[in-house]
Amino acid sequence: MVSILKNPILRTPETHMETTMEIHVPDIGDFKSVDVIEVLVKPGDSVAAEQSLITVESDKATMEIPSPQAGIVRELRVKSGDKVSEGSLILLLELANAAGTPATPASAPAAGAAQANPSGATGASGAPATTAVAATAAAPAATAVAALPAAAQGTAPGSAPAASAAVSAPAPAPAPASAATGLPHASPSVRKFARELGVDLGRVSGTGPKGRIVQEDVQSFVKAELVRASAGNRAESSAPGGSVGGLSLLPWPKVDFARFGPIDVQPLSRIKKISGANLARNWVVIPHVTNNDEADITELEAFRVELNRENAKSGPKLTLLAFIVKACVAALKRYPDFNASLDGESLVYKRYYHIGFAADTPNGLVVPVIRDADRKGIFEIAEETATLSAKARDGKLGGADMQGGTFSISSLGGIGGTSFTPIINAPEVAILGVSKSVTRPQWDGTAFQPRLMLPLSLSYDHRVIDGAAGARFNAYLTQVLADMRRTLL
Ligand code: CAO
Repeated sequence: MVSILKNPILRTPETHMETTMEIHVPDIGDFKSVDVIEVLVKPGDSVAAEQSLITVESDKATMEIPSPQAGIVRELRVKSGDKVSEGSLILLLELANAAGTPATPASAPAAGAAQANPSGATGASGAPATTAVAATAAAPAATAVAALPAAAQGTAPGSAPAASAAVSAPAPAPAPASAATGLPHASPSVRKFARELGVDLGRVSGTGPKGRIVQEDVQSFVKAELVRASAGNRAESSAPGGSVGGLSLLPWPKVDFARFGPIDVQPLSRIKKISGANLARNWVVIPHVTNNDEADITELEAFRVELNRENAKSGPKLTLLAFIVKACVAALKRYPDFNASLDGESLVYKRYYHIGFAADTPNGLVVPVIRDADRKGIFEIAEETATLSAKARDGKLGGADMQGGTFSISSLGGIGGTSFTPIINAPEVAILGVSKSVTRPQWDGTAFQPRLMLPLSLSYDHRVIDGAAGARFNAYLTQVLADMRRTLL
């Protein structure tokens, strides 16, 4: 372990020849073995003192580790995905010389290199062959991770994120003022990038590990906004005599409720804040249409009950949801538009079938994802939904458990209702709402028969899916659920 040097360069004052400094991870509090999620420099880069070198992430915080000195990066000793702890070697830095002149960039002529290293000799890496000086990077700036549902962070939703308090690096750079109140999950450099572009990270979906927002997400967001703005402008300029771009809304009513009776004010849980922002965006941006249909699941339910009786001791409980997942995969295969996403003016067709299902938890709604549902049997899907639901209720879902969905199901059938309008889980283009099945008389051509009917409410994005396609998808789904042998086709 290399000790932390208060002023590492003072270790070699006389010669000015020892210009290469090892930069190590400084004291990052109690965290051991944290992930390097970004390497912000490359060999040959000139860095200023305090410029960030890498970003590391624990399960509670992201921190950028800045350079203690100005210089040129000679060799990187970490890469994205590595795990580091206090004292881990980050890189070799060729220092600005003792007179304060910046070190010569790698691409500069040899004479420049000789100035920093009169011997002119270089090591195997091309770094000047000088004695390396060990140094510890300056104290990292810690930022609370707050965009993920608390489940993904192992923190109780609603409780203040502990990150900035937990990282006790010496004299940390001040965390942003909002760190304790729920920042989106992004590294400081991505935050800076977003700030420069004027992007509100709360509106950006993260595609990085654990739902982290990466630079590409910010770029995609800006692209999508530009496309939308230009579409709005086009519509506006072609609207006869009136503006259609932008919403002109009344301000939200501000009422002093206490004037009318006793009240109790509770802050929204973190999951509710995050899912609420997503739901509002999806509801406003996506033109939803909901198609309602009914599936006759009389035989399916009898089959399910029979299988559960047979496997009462050995297998997992077979739920209706597991059969619905399988039936949806069959319908998605037949109608691939429903397994696609809009990307600007293109449609991205996904050749995988990752099915999300809404799970009601004490802290709000989460949508865990069953990956590759097309390759799994009903028992496996039932087992997985049970495991994921339990994790969701216990607040233990990880970011990866909720990513990559291609289509979602929201089942309220165990509770009640006859139909509802589920909100599409962007960037997906459709979602199936399932209500409570009831036995009702159905006309079979000669007589009324008691049949168990399952209400299905399919919301779809009308920009991608036409009404006829929506009706076909739902009708096919009812056929599959009425006769699951169709999933074999
Ligand atoms: N019709 C009638 N009964 C149904 C049914 C349906 N469509 N679906 C399930 N049931 C019954 C089951 O038969 C079971 O009854 P028994 O205990 O007598 O066997 C009971 O309801 C519980 O069903 P289950 O164990 O299969 O669980 P589930 O599939 O209903 O629910 C889950 C699992 C995770 C979807 C559920 O716990 C949940 O969170 N639902 C809420 C989802 C939600 O909030 N959606 C709204 C999102 S949009 O705001």
